[in-house]
Amino acid sequence: MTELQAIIFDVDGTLADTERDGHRVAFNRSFTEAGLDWHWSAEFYGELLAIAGGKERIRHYIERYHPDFAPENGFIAQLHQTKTQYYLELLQTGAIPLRPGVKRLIQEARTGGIRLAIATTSALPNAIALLQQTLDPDWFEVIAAGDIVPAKKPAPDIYHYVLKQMQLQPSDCIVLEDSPHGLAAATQAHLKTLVTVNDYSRTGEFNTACLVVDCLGEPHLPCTALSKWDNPKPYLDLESLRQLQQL
Ligand code: XBP
Ligand code: MG
Repeated sequence: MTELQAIIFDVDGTLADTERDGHRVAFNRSFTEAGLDWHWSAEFYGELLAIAGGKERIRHYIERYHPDFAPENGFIAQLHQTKTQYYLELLQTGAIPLRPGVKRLIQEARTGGIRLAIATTSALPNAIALLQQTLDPDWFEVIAAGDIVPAKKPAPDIYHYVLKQMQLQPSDCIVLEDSPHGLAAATQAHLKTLVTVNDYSRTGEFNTACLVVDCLGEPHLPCTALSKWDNPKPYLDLESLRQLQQL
């Protein structure tokens, strides 16, 4: 087994809890702007998250809940573009902070010479804006996002893309994900994956994860393991990730 060389991060739900108070709010604002009376409640949005990708999620919603609504060509793409603008505005207000331990771990990884990358289903401007607001996009060697691959998570394509760009083998890396779709994508790409669940993904199936925790934790804010874990520390640091990658 090779030493840990890179960490690949999912964005939504992993770096930050972006869905309920970020993407969902932006979708609803775009519906209102388009004169539609559609509204996605926090609870209903949890169901819609089964569909990865914003454009795909809107299409699914129309087909399932408004089957008589026939969107013109380009309607969904336009609606989604408006949604992206609202989401970027929300990010600029600083409304979406990083999850516990994310900044600490990333800073430690940088100091330790670990290469960093992003693999997200969300659109590229969203990922870059979150990183600008909270970290620094330049810290990430590859930012793979949105439509860069045609098949979104749970397909493994986005992870294959990152590995190819970085010229790394799956065994060189560890992935951080928050959702069953994300875990399925990484697992199919033969990547070891640590899952940090959130309120939307807590009840998901994570059998193929090397560890499931409720967050990365901080020295003053212990994380809780939801799968077997023999770490003496109450949080995950670079050393913990090195150990998980060797399992
Ligand atoms: C994130 C997604 C995205 C976001 C919305 O999944 O599925 O669709 O919900 O962003 P993951 P867009 O965390 O697994 O990458 O509207 O830009 O798609
Ligand atoms: Mg996610």
